[in-house]
Amino acid sequence: MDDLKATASARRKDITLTDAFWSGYEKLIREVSIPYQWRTLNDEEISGEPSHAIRNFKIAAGLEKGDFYGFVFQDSDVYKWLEGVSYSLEGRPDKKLEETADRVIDLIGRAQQPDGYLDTYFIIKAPEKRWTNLCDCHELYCAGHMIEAAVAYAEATGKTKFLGIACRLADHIDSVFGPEPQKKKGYPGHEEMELALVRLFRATQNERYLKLAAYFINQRGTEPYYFLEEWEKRGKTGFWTGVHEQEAFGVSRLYNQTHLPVRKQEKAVGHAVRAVYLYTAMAGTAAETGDESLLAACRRLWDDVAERQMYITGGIGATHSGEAFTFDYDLPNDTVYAETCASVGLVFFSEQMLQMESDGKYADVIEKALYNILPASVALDGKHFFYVNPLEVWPEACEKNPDRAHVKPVRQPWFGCACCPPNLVRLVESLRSYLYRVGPEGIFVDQYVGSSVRFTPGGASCTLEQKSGYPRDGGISFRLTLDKPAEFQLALRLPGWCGKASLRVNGEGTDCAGLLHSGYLLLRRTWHDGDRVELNLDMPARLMAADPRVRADAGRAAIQRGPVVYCLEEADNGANLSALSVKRGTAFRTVTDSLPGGMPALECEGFRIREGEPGGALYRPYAPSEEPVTLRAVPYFAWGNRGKGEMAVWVRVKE
Ligand code: FUB
Ligand code: ZN
Repeated sequence: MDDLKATASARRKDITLTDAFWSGYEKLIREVSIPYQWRTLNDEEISGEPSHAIRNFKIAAGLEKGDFYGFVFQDSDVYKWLEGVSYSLEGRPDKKLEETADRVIDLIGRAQQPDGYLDTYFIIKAPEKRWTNLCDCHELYCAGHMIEAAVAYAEATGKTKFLGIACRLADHIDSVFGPEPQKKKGYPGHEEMELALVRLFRATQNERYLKLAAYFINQRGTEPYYFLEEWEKRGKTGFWTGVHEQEAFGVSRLYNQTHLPVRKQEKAVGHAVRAVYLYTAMAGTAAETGDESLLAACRRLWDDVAERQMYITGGIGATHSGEAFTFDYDLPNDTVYAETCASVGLVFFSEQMLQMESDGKYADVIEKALYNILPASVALDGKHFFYVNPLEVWPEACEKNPDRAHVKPVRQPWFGCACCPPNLVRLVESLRSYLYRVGPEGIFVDQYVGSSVRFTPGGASCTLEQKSGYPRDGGISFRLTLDKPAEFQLALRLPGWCGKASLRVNGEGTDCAGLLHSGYLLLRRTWHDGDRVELNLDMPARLMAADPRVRADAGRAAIQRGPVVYCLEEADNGANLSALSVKRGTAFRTVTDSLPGGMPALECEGFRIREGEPGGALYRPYAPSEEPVTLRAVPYFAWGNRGKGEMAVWVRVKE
């Protein structure tokens, strides 16, 4: 963590998005998903599961009569939506939307209790039971989402009312939890508050918030086991079942990452969203405090996730049981979980690591999630969403085999547990957070997204303009506008997937190999107004293999072009995709298609096993007869937009 590496994301406000691919998504979310989700939170959309989230606040504020409805963490849907709205307003002011947000913030303020407490479930249903079940009841999780939204809203609009509400809640929590003898020794059952407190510290510079984040992080996994103690105090009852469940704690200590103190944790375990939210907070706290042992744990955990437990799409979480990690190389494609929220959290974690270490591997994982799982989780109509993101779908199996019931073959209008749709909204609207980092050395370009960014290297006023057709093609150009010459480093990420790149500075070819350092091409020089840099990343479509220990992918290949993973769909290739194989060494043709960002479809050579005589034996002597076929693949992010059908990312390979 020396000075050379200490960087911070460029301020979102200094960035203007001009990208064809992302402007399309950002517009879809802004114009369709945000209003759609607002209607849903108000129960004005009847196509999906009811939400009741806004009504819960009205009831808690005493403005309406009624009972709480929904999951115990229903408040967080409103907070995540507000956070997404904040980033949207920051990128493009919208008076009407801001007025709506202000009204929601007023409502939240009216629901807040005089001592700062706020959680509509407990206010409405069980005020006397506040803070008695941290393990299950998500009070700190909801508080964390409120704080994140409030910080984002203040940064976007300059208005501080919401931040005041959030600080009062954080202060109240600080008065309840901590090392002092009179305080509770608990910590969140679902991590989130810790990362939010780091953000609140960064926004307010109030050290108490950073200390509380560190306290929650350091308490996790210690003895005596707080969740067991609070369970005993409650008369040994749980929230979800109401029954005695002592034996459950043996398992659930992995589930919520309380099996060991965080610095001793070697492997990513348990509920994937909980895990990556915790690791994000650990990384943020390490960055702020310079805690090397915490940073070492973060490095280990990140490598464990990215090198052994992550899908090629950037999804994480191999099983629906506990929505969790399982073990190294266990990455089944059809019974997968790969929750959208988990990949959002993986982006957060990777970004925190990137800020500390400036290693391109972190930005590569962000890119993988950005161009695959995350856009896949929303339909091209902006109103349907995936929670689980499979890599192989056989719709009939999803519907009739209970082991795959969690895998929906088509995106859903809403969910009873609706954590993912508003999480996707806040991620897409905050895309500007992940594009550039600035530090004492200069600027890092982490993602190739058409945009311009203002920064001040050595006191000069500089705008870097980035243009490209990425991820459709790998040609990226940069132009600098400077009020005076300035010496600084322009660092361009060389993506891990890219085997061949070329670079020109003011038209003159430059050798990439000598410039490469930790995944970045480092261009240090005195820059002048009008200087141009052209980077060309070769991105042929090609077959990718998994480590042979990933049994689900043995003998199979996935098609990838640049950062974009492709898949086969029934709509293009007919039913029973498992009868198909791709020819080893096949060439690929790009086919113009009306996909987002003008992305091409790909065609290549393959084979299909002939089905044989109808009514033939279920099992028969091995003598498959295969016919050559042309396979057509589309970007994974676009799958499932043409009705219900099969989909497969990994395809058998035939000589
Ligand atoms: O518990 C809150 C959210 O609901 C989690 O992050 C998701 O995995 C879902 O279980
Ligand atoms: Zn989710």
